[in-house]
Amino acid sequence: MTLTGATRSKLSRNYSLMCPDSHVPLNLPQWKNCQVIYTASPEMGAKFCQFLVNMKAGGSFCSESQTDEFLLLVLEGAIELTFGGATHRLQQDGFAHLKAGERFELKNPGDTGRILAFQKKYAPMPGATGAVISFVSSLAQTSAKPFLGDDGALLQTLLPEDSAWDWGVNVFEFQPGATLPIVEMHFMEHGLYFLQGQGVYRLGSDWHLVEQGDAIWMGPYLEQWFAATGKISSKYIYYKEMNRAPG
Ligand code: UGY
Ligand code: MN
Repeated sequence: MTLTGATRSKLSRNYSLMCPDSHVPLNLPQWKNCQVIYTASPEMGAKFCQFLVNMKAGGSFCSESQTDEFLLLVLEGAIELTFGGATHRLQQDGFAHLKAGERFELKNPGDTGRILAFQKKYAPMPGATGAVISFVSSLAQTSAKPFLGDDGALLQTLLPEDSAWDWGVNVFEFQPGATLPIVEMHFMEHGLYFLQGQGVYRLGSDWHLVEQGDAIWMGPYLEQWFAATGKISSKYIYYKEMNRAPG
């Protein structure tokens, strides 16, 4: 029996863990027929937003931001995304990058749809190489590489790494028993969502049991380490600041 009043969710000065049992869905006017659950935002100290959207049948959204870039991942269902005069049907595992100022529309033509979104203000850099573009793809179409030579920890890099891009979004898959090779400490923040499996996350001096559906915000310089447990591989998607110096 679940003990009422207990949760693994926690908000600290420089990190948060939000578990599904703490979700309070919001109705926002821009998201018609949808429920939105923010799991990271400036109110907790993050410099970006991460949120989940449950899209009911006919649910829709039309972007209005001139400044923000978005990364959308379909967790469930099939969502229609329109931008640049074309409509794309994104199935589960499909993702889209929308560059800052791109006007786009989302629609759920099916019964239920669920998406994960990362949203942040784009930071331009004079003289940067490459061009930031809007595109659609899927996790299945994205290659995975061993992280620092470890076959048990595979990394998928979803976005190009040219210096025009100020963020990265990656998917990490760990075989049971695999770990991050070091306790990392860096100025870049992370927003993270567990797609599959379970494990132990070290966040600062705290150790948390984590599993599919959990969301984490890691603030600057937070000590972080992960070990995958359970019988299937653990998979998480995470956002990271890229190509920009602090300050
Ligand atoms: O890219 C990263 O900083 C990544 N290795 N961090 C993490 O998984 N917590
Ligand atoms: Mn990290």
